[in-house]
Amino acid sequence: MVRIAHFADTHLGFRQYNLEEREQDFYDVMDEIAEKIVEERAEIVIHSGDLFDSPKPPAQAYYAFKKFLNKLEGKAKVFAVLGDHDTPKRRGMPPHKVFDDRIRILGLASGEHQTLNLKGEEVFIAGISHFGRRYRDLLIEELKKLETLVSKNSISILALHQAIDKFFSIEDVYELRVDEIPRNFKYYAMGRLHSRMLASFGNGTLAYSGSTEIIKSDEIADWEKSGKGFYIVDIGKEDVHVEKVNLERIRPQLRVRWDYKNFEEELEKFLNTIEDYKKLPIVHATVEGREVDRQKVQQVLNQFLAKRVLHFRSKIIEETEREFFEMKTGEMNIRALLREYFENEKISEFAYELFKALRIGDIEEAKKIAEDYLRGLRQNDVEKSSP
Ligand SMILES: [Mn+2]
Repeated sequence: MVRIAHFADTHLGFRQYNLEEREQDFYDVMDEIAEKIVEERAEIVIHSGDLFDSPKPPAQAYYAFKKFLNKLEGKAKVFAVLGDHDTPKRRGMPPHKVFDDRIRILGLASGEHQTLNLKGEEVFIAGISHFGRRYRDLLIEELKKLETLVSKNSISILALHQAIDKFFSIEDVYELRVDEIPRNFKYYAMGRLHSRMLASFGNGTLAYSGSTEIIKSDEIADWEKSGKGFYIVDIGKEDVHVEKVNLERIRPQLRVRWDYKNFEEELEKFLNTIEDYKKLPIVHATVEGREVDRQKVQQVLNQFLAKRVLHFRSKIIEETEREFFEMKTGEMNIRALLREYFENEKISEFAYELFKALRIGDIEEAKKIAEDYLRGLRQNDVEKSSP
């Protein structure tokens, strides 16, 4: 039996809403992860990509990872694959390389593996860093090579940072179909999907550990429902046991919806519920009603929320607008309309995501969506120009 800690999508260096506190939050969480990994006595640590939010992270992000490694020094062996966010353009050096005397980066150009001997047990660890969709065929080839190297009853781990069709809701952005993944590994340590996901697969268990902080507002529901954090996995020759570890230093993000008619009362009630958080929350407030005095709503929100929360975002919905949307244009219709117009799945999905964010005036979210999309485009360019 060997005990591993599996996590991914830590996005060190990301600064949500351009707030210094939000950058710091991601470093706090990294400290907490290290402490909890030590408590859990994991012998192997696997990071499945997007360790950093960009291939050129700020110095603080390097420092946060250095602190992380210091805490684990002599206690666990650390492995990492690159994600879509921290893979450098062209032939640049990945930021992880700074730590290559202390971590093992797997699969920079092709599938790679290492066999460890832990307390007399052989552990086979394989990994491939992120491949863009355009290079799918190469990725599949690399996976086939790894498949031939694993013996059926060994303790074997495969680390990947890829979107698998079965687990991604947006069709056509996946890089792997579920039937293209070798089935003879015991544990599939996945990154890329920001919500947690566990599935039995082939001989073992496939797991997306999810992001470790709330990166986009569409991650709030998942965080509320099942928490965020990492997995502690006990892998034996026969079976795999996965336990989720939740993090407490994640900054709370709350969605609230208030009726304009009694909005001030509801706001007051809400303020009583947020006193116990260790970190000031981020609030996404919606005020809904007829003939809303927008200026007044803003004023009241400013007056009451400003010092009680780290940051708040508000949207005001006039009831007539809402009726219009519901009656005339269901979300699916808009999506279909965009598909028809662009005749390209990727672009129409991008437009639809943008539409959803901008319809409610969420500029920050729209920026993040646009950045992600542009990053995808640039990657494809690099791939096109690579041999
Ligand atoms: Mn990510």
